[in-house]
Amino acid sequence: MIPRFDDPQLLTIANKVFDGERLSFEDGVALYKSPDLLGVGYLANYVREKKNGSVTYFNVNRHINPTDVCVAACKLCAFGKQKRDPKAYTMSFEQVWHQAGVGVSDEVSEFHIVGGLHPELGVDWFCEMIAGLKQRYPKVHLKALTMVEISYLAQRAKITPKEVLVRLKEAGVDSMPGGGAEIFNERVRRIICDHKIDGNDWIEIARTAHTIGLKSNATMLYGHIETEEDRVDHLLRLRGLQDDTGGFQTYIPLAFHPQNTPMKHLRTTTGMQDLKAIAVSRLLLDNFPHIKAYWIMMTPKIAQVAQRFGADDLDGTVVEEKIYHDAGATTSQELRRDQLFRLIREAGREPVERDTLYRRVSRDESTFTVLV
Ligand code: V47
Repeated sequence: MIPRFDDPQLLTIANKVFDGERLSFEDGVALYKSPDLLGVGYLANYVREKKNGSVTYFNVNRHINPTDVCVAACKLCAFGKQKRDPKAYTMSFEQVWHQAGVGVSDEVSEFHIVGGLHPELGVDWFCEMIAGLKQRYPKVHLKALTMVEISYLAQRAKITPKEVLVRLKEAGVDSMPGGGAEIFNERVRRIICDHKIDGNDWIEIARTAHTIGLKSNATMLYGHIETEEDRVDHLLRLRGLQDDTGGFQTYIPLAFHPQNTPMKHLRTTTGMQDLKAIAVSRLLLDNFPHIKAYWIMMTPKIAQVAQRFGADDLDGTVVEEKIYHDAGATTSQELRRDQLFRLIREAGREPVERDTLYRRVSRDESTFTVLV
């Protein structure tokens, strides 16, 4: 039965959703512009339950940011610093390997490793750092380096992105995070992250990664100066690549946090926008298995509700997050496992611990220990 929608435009879209028909660019724009959040959410929840039932995934991970030195100076970012900045840091190998192990228990299944574009750290440095982590923590999945970092390393070493990816994979990288995608539209990209690779390069490096057997995630940064059309364009370009490679696992909408960035005059996103970002992506990205409500940036409260608006993943326990917290995020640096369980169960969902590749991790709940 088709429910009653406050926004009559949703009726045509609903028919397509229930018939399993792919949504168009115009449908995407109409969904973003619709004030009927509950209507859009209803449709997204329908798709979510069809794909993932009542399960909400989480993992136990730890973020490692080896350096915040970055030559890019993106207006969107509060994390990157110039090398001469007295507050900038770059870890030694020993510091990375040590930090990875602080508070780590058997339960940590993933290290999420990203950093700035450091002018002096080359491919060899990253391969040695990764190989050292793999040697010390052979059971931990290494989800490391964005398409942007790969392009920079390739450019500096005068080799192709494919060669960089192959070397990193051999050193121990298991998959890649979805950062650096921002918004593919060139007009907006030139303003918010002028020195980063363009959208086409991001897509092509992701394609190469998928082709050599590295799965990756995808993100979109929203809530700054982009239009609804820019968002839909971004999502449809991701959907196009996924049709070709099937290499994306999860899509993660990232709300812009303006504090401490050169765009600090912009306002933070609202709950309506955040839930819309989840719901519309679930509806447009019909070939993505998972949509992640990243609690660090959405707040645990919105991430909890997002499980009824299309999201089937809350990310992990995330020990020590820097990129969002430098930009003013007021969420805690980590969630304990019992807190995650509560967020999931109260939403009527079944918590399932996963590894990075979405395989179930079975553990006895009573043996869970609290990290750090
Ligand atoms: O690429 C930077 C964004 C990203 C700000 O793949 C900002 O599982 C908001 O990609 N306000 C890094 N966003 C984070 C990221 C990520 C996070 C969690 C999980 C995964 C995954 C990936 O954060 C950057 C950029 O798009 N970012 N500065 C800011 N001020």
